[in-house]
Amino acid sequence: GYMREKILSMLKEHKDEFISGEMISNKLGISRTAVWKHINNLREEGYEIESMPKNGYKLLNCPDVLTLEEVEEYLNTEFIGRNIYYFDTVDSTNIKAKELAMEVEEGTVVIAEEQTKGKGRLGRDWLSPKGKGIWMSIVLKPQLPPSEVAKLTLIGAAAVSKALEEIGIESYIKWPNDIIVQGKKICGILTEMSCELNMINYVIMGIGINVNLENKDFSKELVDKATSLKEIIGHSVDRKKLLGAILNHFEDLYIPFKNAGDISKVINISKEKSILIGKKIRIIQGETERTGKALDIDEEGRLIVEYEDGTVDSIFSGEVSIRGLKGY
Ligand code: BTX
Repeated sequence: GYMREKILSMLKEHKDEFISGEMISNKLGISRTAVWKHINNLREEGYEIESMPKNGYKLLNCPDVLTLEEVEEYLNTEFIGRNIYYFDTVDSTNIKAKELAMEVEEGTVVIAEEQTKGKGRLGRDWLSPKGKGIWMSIVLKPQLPPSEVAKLTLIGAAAVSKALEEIGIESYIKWPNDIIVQGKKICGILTEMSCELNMINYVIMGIGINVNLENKDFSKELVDKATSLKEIIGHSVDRKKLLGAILNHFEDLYIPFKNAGDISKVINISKEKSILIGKKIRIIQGETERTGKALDIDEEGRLIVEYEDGTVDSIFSGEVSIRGLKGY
């Protein structure tokens, strides 16, 4: 509610100092009992608020939740993430985002603390335990032909990789949709779209990042190929700050694409951070599997591969799976 938000922002403006219940009640024109009730509700939501009879209330700590209220201070975007639908638990944020897509403005983000049916590509599952990751979907409405959609995944991967760099983590992009840290998957991207023959209606860009998972959160099969920031750094990472950084970088890279089809910066990042270029890879397309070497990423975002028979081909992400020969 409105009063709750007002009280919270007053507490935040005076973080680590007391403000009197009387001042809040005068400013908002509500009774001191009403103020006290709102304070108690905030406490139930996880806000740590000290109260002293003479001095009033002091905000000590905000909960680790990815609401707009909590993330806003890290955002410097125009429209990406300015509208956040926040859920405690959903089946999949991509599914939720699809339900909302036609009604919401571009840049709307759907976030959940937990997904019970998180989706990977090709019907695979995505592990999304409660409060430990960033499980989100961004609604995009670029006025572009459907063939351009593959490039969006590259924009997402570049944005995540740049944001990780900002918090001191070196990551690699496994074209087109995974982020790898220390040889293990830390982030996956699932881009889905609804389109007409030659026009996109909307795109849902689902991004999953393993932030504060521990090895025990992964299954036996996953623990060898997946990791989290907490496992890498050795302590918990601030999800709000990381989320803000991702959305900021995303908008930065998305605007030139949306307005002018320009992904040159994205391609540079994709190449610079590519884990595949120069390596032997397996290219899996349905039932067929071929071995080759990744040579480059071209200006359209396609992966250039040289097969063992010497033929060179450029692959447009689509339904192709790429495997390194060493695990990831
Ligand atoms: P993918 O098909 O490339 O990867 C899925 C595979 O990765 C799984 O089969 C499993 O082996 C492994 N895996 C599953 N969970 C994890 C995890 N948490 N960390 C590392 N590896 C894992 C990649 O698909 C795309 C994933 C997108 C996830 C986001 S989360 C928000 C949004 N909503 C939604 O339902 N999906 C997206």
